[in-house]
Formats: sequence, structure tokens, C-alpha cells
Amino acid sequence: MALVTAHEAGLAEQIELVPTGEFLPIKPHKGVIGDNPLGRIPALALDDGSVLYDSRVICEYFAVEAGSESLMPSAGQARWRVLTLQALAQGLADSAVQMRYETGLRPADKQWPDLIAAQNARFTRAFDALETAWLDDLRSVNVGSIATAVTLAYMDFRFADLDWRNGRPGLTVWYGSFSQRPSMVATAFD
Ligand SMILES: N[C@@H](CCC(=O)N[C@@H](CS)C(=O)NCC(=O)O)C(=O)O
Repeated sequence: MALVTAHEAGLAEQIELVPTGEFLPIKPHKGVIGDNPLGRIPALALDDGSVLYDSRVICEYFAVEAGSESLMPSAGQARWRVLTLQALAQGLADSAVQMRYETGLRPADKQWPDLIAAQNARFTRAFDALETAWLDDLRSVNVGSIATAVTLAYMDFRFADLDWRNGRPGLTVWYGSFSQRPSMVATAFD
């Protein structure tokens, strides 16, 4: 999300990416912990020595640095719609990352089926909300639509079997187009 926003803001070339290598919650990364006590990425170290963390904060920073009112509206109804869409997509992404740890990392005999079922139900509700309530908002390129596209890309990357496109034609067409943006192509999961 941060990198796509950086590209859309025209700031990508000013960012130096620092590879972390293997990145697991049970093995906190020493370098990242020094920058973010939560031990999570993304974290953005600024030239003045300060560090920003959490995608939402970094995305807003890029939008403000670029002076882009469209990427992150500064006031009014437009701002609340963008922030709420971003929160929906970010909440979905955070749950998906947790689900990845639960199903991909935790030993099978320690997994909790009720939690997995509840997370899957949450994914379904969020995909349905995007299809029924947010398609108009998704037409603009802003931190909310970017968060949505990146989260759907993550779903394709890690949870393709969930088949989020099934029964959601509007979201499918929207993502098919948005994912072709140079910012998305340049930062695609591999
Ligand atoms: N809401 C946070 C979530 C960040 C997040 O969960 N990042 C993952 C990247 S895969 C992470 O750092 N996981 C390691 C951990 O949770 O210890 C954000 O968007 O910045």
C-alpha cells in the first residue's frame, strides 16, 4: 500500500528499499524493531532521523508530501469516505495476514477452527461490502482504493482458493483495470 501510494504520488524514486529477508512474527527482525517497536513493516525512515510506521500513516505522509488532495482529501465527506474505505481494506488485510500466520505457520494440531471460520466469514462480509457499497468510491485513485486493490492482490497471492471474484462482478472488473496501473505493476507480489 505504501509503495503503490509512493508511485502514485510521484515519490517512489526517492525511497530506498531495505530488504528484510525472512520476516516472521515469531522471529522479530532486529533492524525493524529498532525502527518500530511493534516489529512490523512497513516502516519509513525519514532524512531527519524520525521513523513513520503503519501503512496508513506512511500513505498519508506521501499524499501530503506530494500535495495531493485527490490521494487523501483533507476535509469533508470525501475525506471520511476515503478513510473508511481504507479502514475496511486495511482491516481485511490485517485479518488476512493473521490468517496466514494461523493457517500457514501455526502447527496444524494447534489451529483453532472456530477462529478460522470467523475470519473467513469476515472476509466474505468485507468482499460483499466492497461489491455492494463501495464501487462508486473505488473509481477514484486514493489511499482507500489503493488499499483495496493491494488487499485483493494479497488475497490472490495467499488465498486464491477463496475465489473473491465469484459472485462479485463489479469488484472483479474494477480490480482487473486498477491492477494494470503502473504503480500496481511495479510493486506486484512475487
Ligand atoms: N496495519 C499494519 C500491519 C502491518 C503488518 O502486519 N505487517 C506484516 C507484514 S507481513 C508484519 O510486519 N508482520 C510481522 C509481525 O506481525 O510480527 C500496517 O499496515 O502497517
